[in-house]
Amino acid sequence: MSIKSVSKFLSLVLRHKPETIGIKLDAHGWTDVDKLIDGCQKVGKNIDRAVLERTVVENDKMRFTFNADKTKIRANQGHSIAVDVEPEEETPPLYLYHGTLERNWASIEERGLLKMKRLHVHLSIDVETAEKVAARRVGASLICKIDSAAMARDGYKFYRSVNGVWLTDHVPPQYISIVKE
Ligand code: HQG
Repeated sequence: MSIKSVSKFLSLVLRHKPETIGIKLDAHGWTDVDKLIDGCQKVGKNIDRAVLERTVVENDKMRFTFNADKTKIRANQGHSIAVDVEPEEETPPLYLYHGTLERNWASIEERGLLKMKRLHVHLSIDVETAEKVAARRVGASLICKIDSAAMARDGYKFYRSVNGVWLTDHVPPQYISIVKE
């Protein structure tokens, strides 16, 4: 398997559906490396410790982390199951960005940015990163600019995952504008 396909498979298992390989995540999203490898092999995925180590190090977005003695592994963000990966609460920069599709705008304008199936709304540090997030989907992109400084002043909390993704619970519509092309 390529590192990219290992990363995709691990994202599924470590963020959304650990049961597909018969494992569980603890309250902080960790799972035992040996059990993960066993589980992968049982469903025919040839993933061993060396492949896991390469995936953690080479992954383009640093999606996964080992614990100190490398007996456990977890995804850094993006979960749909309720685990607390302990992202740091931090003061956000003046603005943050969110890449989405044009067709979501009417609903975003009305309801704000919602976390949908994930545990948080994911926000990007710059327009370029938000464009990459939007480009994962088919359709015309739309980049939202979030007045994160105003949100922080108004008491909204922001967190940053260890791989640099900004997270919050909800972005109400009054803090959102559209980045013009
Ligand atoms: C949209 C990837 C209508 C939202 C990325 C998004 C990211 C609304 C979709 C991470 C809405 C949810 C997360 C509203 C939000 N009405 N649509 N009120 N509020 N939406 O995948 O941010 O590669 O859960 O705009 O890089 O796209 O997997 O969130 O289009 O960091 O590591 O609902 O996933 O990281 O989709 O992506 P998602 P996202 P990885």
